[in-house]
Amino acid sequence: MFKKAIVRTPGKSMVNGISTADLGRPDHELALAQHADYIEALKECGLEVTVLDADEEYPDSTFVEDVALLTRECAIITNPGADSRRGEIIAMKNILEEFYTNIEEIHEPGHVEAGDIMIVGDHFYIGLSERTNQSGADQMIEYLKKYGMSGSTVELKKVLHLKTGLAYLENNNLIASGEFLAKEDFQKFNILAIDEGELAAANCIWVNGTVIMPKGYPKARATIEAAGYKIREVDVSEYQKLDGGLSCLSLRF
Ligand code: CIR
Repeated sequence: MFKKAIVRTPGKSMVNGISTADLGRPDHELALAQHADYIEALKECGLEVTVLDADEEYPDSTFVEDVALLTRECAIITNPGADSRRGEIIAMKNILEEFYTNIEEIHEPGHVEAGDIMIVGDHFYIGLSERTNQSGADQMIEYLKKYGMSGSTVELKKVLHLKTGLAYLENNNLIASGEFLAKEDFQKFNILAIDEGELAAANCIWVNGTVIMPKGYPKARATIEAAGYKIREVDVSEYQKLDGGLSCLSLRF
């Protein structure tokens, strides 16, 4: 069960965030409204939400998930693969000192963005992507071992982060799409397959029994509901324009 979440309000500079999506520029006002609804959804799931002020210096800093991995024993500050995002870790480290006594850091030449890390109990699947490299993953696995947990790597080629295409919903249920459907690593799970026409629906989050999912994906919604979950939809259209989704917008712990 999660008790807390950290989010960061998107700044006006979000319009300059990194994007490959070709969906147009995000509308900041609409993004703020969607962010408020996201916070509301987290609260409805029982979380105490810490809302950080917008940081205009970093256009992608609303995607807080990428700059830290939070575990039951420690926080691990990542070293983002995207140059423009690397400075986001300084503020995040200060904030996490309020919540964690054990804080570790990924160092050069290692890069990790925690959108590439999917947690299944005490095991952490780490995607090797354009943002997360082998050195970063090796350092991450060493830290996890130090605190009695484990990690393994998964190669990915078609999506930005591992959790762009995967979401673990607890109880052995795994949402999977595209390149992940046939991966050997995931065949032990009960796979809830996301249709090619609704790929963005794979980026959803399990929060204390509810699945918070992006608005507008009826097939995926039916699949998740049929697996027994309560659903809360949130419109994240303005974040999808920056290749982001629901999971990236919070740190849950
Ligand atoms: C980026 O490219 O870094 C941001 N525009 C989007 C980050 C999305 N984060 C995630 O999927 N974990």
